[in-house]
Amino acid sequence: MAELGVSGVGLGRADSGGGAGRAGADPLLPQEENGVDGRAIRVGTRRSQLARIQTDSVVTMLRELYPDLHFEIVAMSTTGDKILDTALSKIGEKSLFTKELENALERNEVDLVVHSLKDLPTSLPPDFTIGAVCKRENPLDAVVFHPKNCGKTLSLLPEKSVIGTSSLRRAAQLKKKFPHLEFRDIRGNLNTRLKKLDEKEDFSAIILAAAGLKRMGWENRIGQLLSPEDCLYAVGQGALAVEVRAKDQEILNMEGGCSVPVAVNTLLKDGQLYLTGAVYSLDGSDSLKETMQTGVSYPHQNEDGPNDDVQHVGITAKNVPGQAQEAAENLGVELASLLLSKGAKHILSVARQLNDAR
Ligand code: DPM
Repeated sequence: MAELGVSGVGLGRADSGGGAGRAGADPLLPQEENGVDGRAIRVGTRRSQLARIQTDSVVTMLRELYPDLHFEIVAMSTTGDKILDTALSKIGEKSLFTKELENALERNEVDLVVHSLKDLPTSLPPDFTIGAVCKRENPLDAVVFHPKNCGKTLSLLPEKSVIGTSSLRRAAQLKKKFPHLEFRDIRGNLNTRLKKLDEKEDFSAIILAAAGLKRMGWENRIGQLLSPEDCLYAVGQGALAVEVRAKDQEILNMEGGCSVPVAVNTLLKDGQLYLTGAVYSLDGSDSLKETMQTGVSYPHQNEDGPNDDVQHVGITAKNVPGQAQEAAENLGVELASLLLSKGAKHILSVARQLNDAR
C-alpha cells in the first residue's frame, strides 16, 4: 500500500460540472497525451466542502508527483448526502457515503475515488481495492461549543445540556462518561451542522472529528479534544483512502509510484519479533538495512481477550495482547530512528528528487 504524505490543501480546481462526466469528452484536451496511456485520470468525490477539500489535497499531491498527467475531479452526491432527516444508524445501508462512488468506479466513469478511511466498510467488494492511504491527521474526536458556552468543557455544562451527534459510537461512550448530558441526532455536512449549532439554541455543543475541522480551517472552533479515555475514535478516523478498481493495473502502478523505496520484513520466532527495515537509492546501489528484535511472548492469554490499553495503535489486531502490540510498535519506531541516525533521510531525499526529475 502506498503512502502519500498529505501536504498542501487547495481548492484550486473547479470540478467537471456535476454528474459523472467523462473527461475524455473534453475537446480542449490533447487526447493522446493526457494520462496513463492517453487517459485522463478522473477522480471521484462527494460534493460537500470537506469532501472537496480532501479530494483536492490528494489531487494536488498526485499532480506534483505526475506533472504530465491530466487529472479531472468528478463530484457526485451519495445516499448519505441526500437523506438528511434520518439518523445515520437507521438508514440501514453500510456504504452510505461510498456506494454511488463505487458504482461510478465500476462503470469506468471515474478511476480513483477519495474517501475518509473511516467511511469505508470494513471489507470492500472484491472488484475494488485501496491503492493508497494518506498520512493520518489527528484521529481524535473534538467538541465544538455553542458560542454562549465558549470556554466550557463537557463536564462543566449544566445538567441536561443537549449534545448533537449522530454517531452511535460517540453517543454511547459519552453518555456513560457524562451522564448529566443528553444526546440528540444532528445530520448534514459540517457546514450545516455548525450552522445548526451557532444559529439556534437546540444544542449546547456538537461532537466532530478534529481532522475534519482542521481540514475545513475551523481548528479554532475546537473547544475540547476528547482523549481516548473519554471517547475512542473510529477505526481509520483522520486518514484519507484512495479506492481504485482492483484490476486497473495502470492506476495501481501509478499509486505505487507515490511511495518511497522503503522496505520492511518481519519474522516472529520463539517469542521474538524481528523487524528488518531498509531504504534504497533508486538504482539500489546505495542502501541501508538494519534489523532489530523485541520480545513479544505472551505467557498466558487474557481470558477476556487482548487488553486494550494501547492508545496510539490505531488498529487493534485480534488476539494480540496490548503489550505485544506496544512492543511491536516501539520496535518500528526504534528501527526508524536507527535508520535515520545512519543517514536514511539523505538516501530517501536523493531518491525522491531523482524520481521527481524522471
Ligand atoms: C462515520 C461516522 C461519522 C462519519 C460515525 C462515527 C460521524 C457522524 C456524526 C462512519 N462517518 O464516527 O462514529 O458525527 O454524526 C465523517 C466525518 C469525517 C469522515 C465527520 C466527523 C471527517 C474526519 C475523518 C462522518 N466521515 O466524523 O465529524 O477524515 O475521519
